[in-house]
Amino acid sequence: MVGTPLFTCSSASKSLFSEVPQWTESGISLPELNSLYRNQKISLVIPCYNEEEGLPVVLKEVPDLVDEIIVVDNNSTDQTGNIARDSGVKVIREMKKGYGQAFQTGFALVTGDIIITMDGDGTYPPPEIPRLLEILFGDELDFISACRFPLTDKGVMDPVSKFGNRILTIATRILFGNGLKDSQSGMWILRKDVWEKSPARNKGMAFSEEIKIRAILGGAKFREVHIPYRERFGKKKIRKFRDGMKNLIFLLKLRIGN
Ligand SMILES: Nc1nc2c(ncn2[C@@H]2O[C@H](COP(=O)(O)OP(=O)(O)OP(=O)(O)O)[C@@H](O)[C@H]2O)c(=O)[nH]1
Ligand SMILES: [Mg+2]
Repeated sequence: MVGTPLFTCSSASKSLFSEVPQWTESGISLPELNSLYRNQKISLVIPCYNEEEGLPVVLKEVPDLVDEIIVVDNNSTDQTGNIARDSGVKVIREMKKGYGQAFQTGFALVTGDIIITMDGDGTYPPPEIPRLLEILFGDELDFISACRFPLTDKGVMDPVSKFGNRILTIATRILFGNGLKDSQSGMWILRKDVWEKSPARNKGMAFSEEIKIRAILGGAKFREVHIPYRERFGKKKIRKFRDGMKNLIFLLKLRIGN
């Protein structure tokens, strides 16, 4: 079930945020990259719960090739919604809590063919989007999950989070045999039809592993690609022990149900 939108402030333009070099890492120009994917429309979905510090940084870095940005304001009590609205991107306010809930609400609004996701806290790098798209189209993949490990900058993740990520990823590998290196990454690039064919339904943090597991089980051409992970802006929203335990229980239930 997708949450009920309370309001949508919609405006297609996101040209305020075009200060990014329009070249990919491999030297391919964006027009060349555009010809690789021709008429595919690219949508970016950003779930946000009180991300007034990180969101402006993320929006500023989004490259021009992204056609649509949808910010899901998950009942924020800070300026997140206003920042997003002022920037001219699409904003939807979701009153029901939860990371997975936010994504399910956002995905229902996507008009693009390709969905990209990232947190609103500045940890995932928007400048990597062209390179990842180039790999997706060049290698005819259906789903790329950005892999944070090994961390480019070891200091950006605390030891408890590193441990929790490792346990959850090992559990995912043991239970589903899919060889994932980073089951908890929140940056994905996927074709919308993968989502439509194999939707994930968890409302919380376990949505992150569920979407990958279901896509792989559904036969998607899937690959993890390394990206640099960065320090967070703003306060952590995750409750490590509670969310970690919920994730583990969810994984077991999903395995039994499959
Ligand atoms: N935890 C959490 N995050 C939410 C929720 N709704 C939206 N979000 C957003 O989902 C993204 C992921 O949450 P984070 O708290 O960054 O979780 P994380 O990336 O595992 O942990 P950090 O190390 O703190 O970045 C952020 O952009 C949040 O603002 C929610 O109900 N709970
Ligand atoms: Mg985060």
